[in-house]
Amino acid sequence: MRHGVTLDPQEIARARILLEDARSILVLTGAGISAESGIPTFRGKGGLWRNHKPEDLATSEAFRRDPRLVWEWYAWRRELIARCRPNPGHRALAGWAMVSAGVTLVTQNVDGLHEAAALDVADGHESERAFPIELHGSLFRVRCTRCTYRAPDRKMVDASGHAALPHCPQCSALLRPDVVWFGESLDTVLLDRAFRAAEAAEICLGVGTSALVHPAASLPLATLRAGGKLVEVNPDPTVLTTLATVSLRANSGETLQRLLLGS
Ligand code: BV8
Ligand code: ZN
Repeated sequence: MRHGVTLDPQEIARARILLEDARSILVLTGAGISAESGIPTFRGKGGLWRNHKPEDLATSEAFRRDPRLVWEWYAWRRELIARCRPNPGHRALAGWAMVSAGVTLVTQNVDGLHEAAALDVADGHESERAFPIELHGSLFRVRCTRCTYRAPDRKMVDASGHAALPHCPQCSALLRPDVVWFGESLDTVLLDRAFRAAEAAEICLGVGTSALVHPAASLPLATLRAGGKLVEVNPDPTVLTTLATVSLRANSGETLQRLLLGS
């Protein structure tokens, strides 16, 4: 989390008016919204694991070459994330989405914290609006490398040796994390839903993303192309900043509470 960033009340007020006047809003989140939950971002410090770059490990080639190493990285992330909780930014977003018609929440994150926040704030009356489209899959789901088996899985993975890696209960082949790796195509149904929401959105609210990974990073551009506007929440400038009507240079936890809940 970057310290020393201050919230400008006028900019917050400008952003609030844009969101209040919008009949449809697309929210796109990235690793930055989970930074305040203690999860390292991909490009920030701490984003590397044993000086491996995510682009080198999050690929089907890396998994084919060394499934144990790739599973070790995911096992480490699962253990870390299992100890993390949604932060005020996740909860503000979930609470606001639940009561705001016309909001579509899309995330690039695989940490499941938006879903956990939606369950936290739902207290009985769940609204699927608070649950995100998980464009890049989930760390807590596995799928078979050979058959159609796919299932939620929160077990801690023993990646000490190949034999201990998770295998398919249906066909005994190796299981993999049910996430989208670099070079793999995204679920077309989810992607289509996300782009339709982006094109229909009057505002795209980008939170905690460096907007460098496509096709997810093209969503804000789809909103702009269709005549919508961009509001960004990020302590650092990004490729979206010059395209944004308002760019709030701040951490998402406090900012989303002020922006969405007025608190
Ligand atoms: C596809 C799941 C094609 C896995 C992820 C060359 C070769 C191969 C491919 C490509 C290539 N050139 C381009 C590509 C396409 C590639 C791509 O875009 N590469 C990039 C690197 C150039 N894309 C793909 O490969 C995609 N597939 O294109 O398929 C295809 C087409 C047809 C048929 C077959 C194939 C698949 C991309 C999905 C990859 N999977 N994740 C896993 O997690 O293990 S990507 C992963 O990285 C994340 O999901 C996310 O998308 C991305 C990280 O980005 P961010 O979330 O933005 O995080 P980042 O760390 O970058 O930034 C954090 C931000 O937060 C910062 O701005 C920081 O300032 C801010 N922040 C920090 N603290 C806070 C904060 N903000 C708010 N509050 C705070 N407190
Ligand atoms: Zn199988």
